[in-house]
Amino acid sequence: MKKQWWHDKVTYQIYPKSFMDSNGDGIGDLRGIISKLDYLKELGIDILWLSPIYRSPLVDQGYDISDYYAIGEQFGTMEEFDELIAETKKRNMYVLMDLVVNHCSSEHEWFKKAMADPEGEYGDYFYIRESKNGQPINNARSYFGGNIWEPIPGTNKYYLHMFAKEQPDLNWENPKVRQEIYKMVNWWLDKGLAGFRIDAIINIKKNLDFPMLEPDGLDGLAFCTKTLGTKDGVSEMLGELKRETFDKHGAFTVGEVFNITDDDLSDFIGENGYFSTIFDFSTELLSAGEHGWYDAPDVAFPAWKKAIFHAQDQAYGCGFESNIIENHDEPRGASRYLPVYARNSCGTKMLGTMSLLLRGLPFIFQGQEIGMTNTNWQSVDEFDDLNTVDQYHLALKAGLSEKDALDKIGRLSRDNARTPMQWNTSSNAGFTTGIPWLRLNDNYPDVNVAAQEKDADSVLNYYKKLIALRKSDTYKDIFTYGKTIPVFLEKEMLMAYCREKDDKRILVLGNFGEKKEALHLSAEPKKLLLSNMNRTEIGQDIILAPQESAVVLL
Ligand code: TEU
Ligand code: CA
Repeated sequence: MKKQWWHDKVTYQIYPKSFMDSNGDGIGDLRGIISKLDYLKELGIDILWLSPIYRSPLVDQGYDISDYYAIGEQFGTMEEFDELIAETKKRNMYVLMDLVVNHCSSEHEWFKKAMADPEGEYGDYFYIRESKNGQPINNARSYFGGNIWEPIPGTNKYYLHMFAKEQPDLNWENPKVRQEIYKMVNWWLDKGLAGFRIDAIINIKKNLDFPMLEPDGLDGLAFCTKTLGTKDGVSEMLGELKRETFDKHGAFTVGEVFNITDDDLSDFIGENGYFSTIFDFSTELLSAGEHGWYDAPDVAFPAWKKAIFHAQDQAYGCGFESNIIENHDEPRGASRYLPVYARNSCGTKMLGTMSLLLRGLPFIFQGQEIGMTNTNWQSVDEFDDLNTVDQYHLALKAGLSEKDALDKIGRLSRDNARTPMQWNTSSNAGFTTGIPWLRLNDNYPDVNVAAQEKDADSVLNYYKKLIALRKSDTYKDIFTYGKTIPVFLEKEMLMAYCREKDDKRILVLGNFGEKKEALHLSAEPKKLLLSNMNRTEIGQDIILAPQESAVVLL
């Protein structure tokens, strides 16, 4: 495999609205991010991915862009953005923006022009169809609920939106639209970006017949992914996007790609794949409910482990996936993947160890490095996220009581990841001097950066050691390129794998069970590289305490 500059890097996702507010308006901003670059550098971060900071009415928190060439006024100015790029360069860091081009905002001038004249040039920038019977064109359900077809007032036409109605889908069949997108992407890359995280990209190719679908819910609709177009169609579009933009700049790209088959993986991340890497979402998919979040199962540890090992196996020899335990669309990993009895600081460190030492790029989501957890939501009014509110109402419609709906939806709410970053014990956790746009997690007096910086045993200081180990001169190569080989598979509640390259082998262990685990190695290990429990040595016979993890050179 040809080596690339990004293979051995560690990435950090910033959700700008919730990271650091510099001017007291309750909304995180660019100046806030700049003020925390040294913190991130010290943590060992190389690449920053910023969730969208473009101009936007923020209906879906910036995933609804009204001007691709402007910085949203809530976040700062273009000068501040340029300053951020310059400051990251000084620190040998790289910046990725979020590329949201499946759809734009209904406030974008293209859409406004299209609504004013659906027959005109801009009408063809979107999917607009004439209704023959006064009904929507078909019965596909958008990701955030309701039909994907929204009536255009004063006409018998509808426009398509896979997400909220304020997020009309861009017509990728129209070469003019594609050219506009490529121009914009190249404009940003010329500014010195390292690349992009690419949003919801698998949705860009539609089945233009828009057939009626077999309903899969009480609303008579069927999930909109069933109305997507062919694999060949999306291949062509993704290939062109790459040739016209990323290739020209040697840009790094990470695709948000759901639901491709194992056979398709090499088309996406192979030597000539559409993207540098894509996220491994196989563990997130384990809690996909049949009808919504209300009937979503909890994730059992054995299934989690199995999904990860499967993904590791598929990516080896093909390319690199990117590994997460949480992001801005998901609940906190420590609240989701750890068994209830393991939800403590050792458990959180163990979870980090297991994920960060896998093959593939580690993506750390803000707050993960201090063990931020889900919030104890008291009422539906505390939610801001439109997806969460829709899911709550879906749960009520399915017959759940208000309390049960709140519990079930609170568990998976995207707002769990979006509560403000917890910097210190001062009011609002040091995130803002004003009123935060979303409530804080009550645990900030205990879980915050300032306290953890001072505590040698904190999750934060452990993450620093973990990242430093992964990137150390001695072990970088094996952690980056080594094969992942599951071991001790017969032990259900243990996660154990070897990273192996040439004649080197490193064993990574984590006891997710409630009882201790006794292990016998076939030879005396050479060295203990890392422990989450202040263990200082390790031998051929190991007794792992519950929530104990260890990294061992064999
Ligand atoms: O998410 C795409 C996506 O498929 C989501 O519907 C995801 O499955 C859902 O958030 C899980 O609850 C991306 C962004 O990451 C998300 O924040 C945006 O809302 C969405 O695209 C629309 O741009
Ligand atoms: Ca602000």
